[in-house]
Amino acid sequence: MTKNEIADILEQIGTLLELKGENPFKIRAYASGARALEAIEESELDRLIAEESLQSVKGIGEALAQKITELRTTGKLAFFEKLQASIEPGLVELLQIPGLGPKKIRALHGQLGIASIAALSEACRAGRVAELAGFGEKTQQKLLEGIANREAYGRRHLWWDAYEVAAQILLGLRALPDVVRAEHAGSLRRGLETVGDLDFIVAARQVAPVVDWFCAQPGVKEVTARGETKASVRFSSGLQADLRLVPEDQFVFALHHFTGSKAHNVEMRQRALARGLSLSEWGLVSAAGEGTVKEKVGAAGAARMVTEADLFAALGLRFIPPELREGMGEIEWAERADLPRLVEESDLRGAFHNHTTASDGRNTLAEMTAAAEALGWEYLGIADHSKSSFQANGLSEERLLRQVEEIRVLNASGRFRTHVFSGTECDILPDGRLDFDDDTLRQVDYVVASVHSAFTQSEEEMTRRLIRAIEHPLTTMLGHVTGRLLLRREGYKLDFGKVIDAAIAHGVIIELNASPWRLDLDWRHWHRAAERGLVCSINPDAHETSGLLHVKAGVLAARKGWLTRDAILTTRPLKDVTAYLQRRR
Ligand code: DGT
Ligand code: CA
Ligand code: CA
Ligand code: ZN
Repeated sequence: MTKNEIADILEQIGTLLELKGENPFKIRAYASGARALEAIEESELDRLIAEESLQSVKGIGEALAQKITELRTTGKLAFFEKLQASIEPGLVELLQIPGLGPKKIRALHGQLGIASIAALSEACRAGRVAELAGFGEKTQQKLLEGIANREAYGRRHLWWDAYEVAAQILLGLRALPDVVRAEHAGSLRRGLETVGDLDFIVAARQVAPVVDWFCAQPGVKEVTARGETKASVRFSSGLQADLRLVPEDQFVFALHHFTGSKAHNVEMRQRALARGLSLSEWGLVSAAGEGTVKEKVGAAGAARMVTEADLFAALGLRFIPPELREGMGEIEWAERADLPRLVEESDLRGAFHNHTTASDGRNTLAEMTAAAEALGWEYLGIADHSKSSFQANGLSEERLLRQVEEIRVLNASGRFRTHVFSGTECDILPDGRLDFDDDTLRQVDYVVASVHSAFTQSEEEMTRRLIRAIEHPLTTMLGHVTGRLLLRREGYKLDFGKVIDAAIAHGVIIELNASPWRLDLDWRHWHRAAERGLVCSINPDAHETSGLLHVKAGVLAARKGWLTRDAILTTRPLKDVTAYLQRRR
């Protein structure tokens, strides 16, 4: 188990103990133990365990040292399993409602006997929750909203979560001896930020074994439909998946159809009709009048329809990448001869806006840099939180300057091939001023300006606030512009046109925050914004080494926004990026 996985379990133990009403000191010991563990590097952890000196680390006592050792060496912890089993699952489920922590859940359980979301909803609607001490009318209303949101959001899943499940299934399908071709389709293939269900298209020599295999996947909780050539399953996470088996000569048509989107399919069908053809999930045939035998587009033509590129070509189009198939002008785009080449993951040479253990990250500066080096990146931008983000352990001026020095020493040491840029994720204060003074801001290589407070400002106030931050001469880029958390929280209201215009006018970059629950600024804005000259930076906002991989989701979103390599700072080589940042200092 990695140190961060172990830290997650320690935190969960803290939460569960709090649900049980354990002594606060004991509870806090788990949270601070998790922090202390994150500050140790993986190799150091193994050494401490081997030398049995883990308990000498500040924040880790004898009992915690034992538990960490058990988790590291066996991947399990008997104490944790017992603890989980001793708590009603409904109480743990209540933790998913925003605004409900262990303390409030204990009060609801103790005083109203509430032990499930359904029971909470009922008690709120009956007005009983508002009467409890520490709750009130407003809290009750908020809880009801949280429950309603959870139901609405519960039907969709983050692209990243869906992708992790789908990638495994796809590998498994392709490894089956009977399978000739297998692809995923639907919104997942289009790289949409949230996914309703997974869609798989398979061509196989024998279908029954494939259906059997699919229905027996680990994590399948229920087989909701099962036929000779299709099946639908539901995983314990609630995610559903559809499998469709098709004859090999129909594969590209099925793949194209089930990739969608619906809007794209409608336009494609209209285009086919205008050419006397009829396009469907089964094929492309001549659209002769009713009752006549539909004739394949020439036997030879049909035989050549092996890839989607063939299908598009039959309609006089270039290949349209799945990410663009949203019915937003991609067909006119594909008629052109000089197609722009969309950005690809391999174009990335680095990323900005990443956190370390100095603020709320879970890996040290050296660990983050090593991970960036392993990805082959030429540079890595660190940007820990600023002082006003105290909830995220934001850095004071003094701590920031110490980090700048630490980064300078690291770069000079030649320990890593990856260059580290020192930065700050500087809070934009409610009035639009930045959290650090200019002298401090001049000490870092770049400044990501982000909103982390006063989310409820009006559209006018928020727009003015962001524009003031953009006008600051030391702002390099705006972080997660709308603050949205997918499936959890809407972004704040903004006049996008004004903010984007101001950014272009002042040469400020807007980030495409690649964190799977943000993907902010939304891809729908990028096409027009980039055409007008806005520069993008694909930033993972990583809080641990594995978070750097999230750039994959950012690249998909960028492609959905029609972005080419040229529009993106982080595709440029180190020397150009260095020059670019220096111009802004
Ligand atoms: P999702 O699952 O809600 O995130 O979105 P999709 O796009 O994956 O939708 P899904 O799973 O219902 O269907 C997959 C694709 O199949 C969809 O993108 C387009 C195609 N499709 C499904 N139903 C229809 C339809 O009624 N008309 C057309 N033109 N296409 C359809
Ligand atoms: Ca789908
Ligand atoms: Ca589906
Ligand atoms: Zn942030």
